[in-house]
Amino acid sequence: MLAPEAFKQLTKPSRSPVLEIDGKRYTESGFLFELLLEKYNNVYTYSPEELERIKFFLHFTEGSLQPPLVMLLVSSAASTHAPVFIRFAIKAFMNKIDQAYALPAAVENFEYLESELETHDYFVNNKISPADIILSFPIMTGGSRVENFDANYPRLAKWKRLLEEDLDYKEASKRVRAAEEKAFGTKL
Ligand SMILES: N[C@@H](CCC(=O)N[C@@H](CS)C(=O)NCC(=O)O)C(=O)O
Repeated sequence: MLAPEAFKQLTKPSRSPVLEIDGKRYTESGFLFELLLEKYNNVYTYSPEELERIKFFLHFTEGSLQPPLVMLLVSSAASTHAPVFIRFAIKAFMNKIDQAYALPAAVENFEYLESELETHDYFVNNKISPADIILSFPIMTGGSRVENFDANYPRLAKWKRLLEEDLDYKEASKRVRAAEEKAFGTKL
């Protein structure tokens, strides 16, 4: 699950994603969004309230939403990779930890995000913004770690569909897949 050694030479800390601007490399997704907004956004205008919400979701995603989802990923990997003769015990143990912390925390986060879509289709009013983009990875990939995601969170399910149908989002996803294939082949 860890990055290859060559990647670790790119930056300190060796975290993905990495953004290089004018020869300087930056990490931390939320910070990268802030840099992109500051340096290159001459297309979208945001009110101070909108900008505040965008920044909140940049931090919420990495600080609160991702940690329990990563725990669920690790516990699922531990259960499937454990040696056969102790797999059952490991699975039961990891399940207890998930039930005690990671799962309730993930559910609470998804319930909160669902409530945030009560009056508009996207997280910042009715237009796609960096908040939707940073939230898309944990929601698209982490939703499968809680039960009946689409039925339990219908507004988030609708939001996922809207994003997947958005032409710019489609194009960006295509470019990311192409870049990943170039860097890592089809192993991902
Ligand atoms: N909080 C960081 C998390 C970055 C992170 O943990 N990325 C993972 C990949 S998704 C990573 O680089 N792991 C190190 C490794 O695979 O060795 C961010 O927002 O970018």
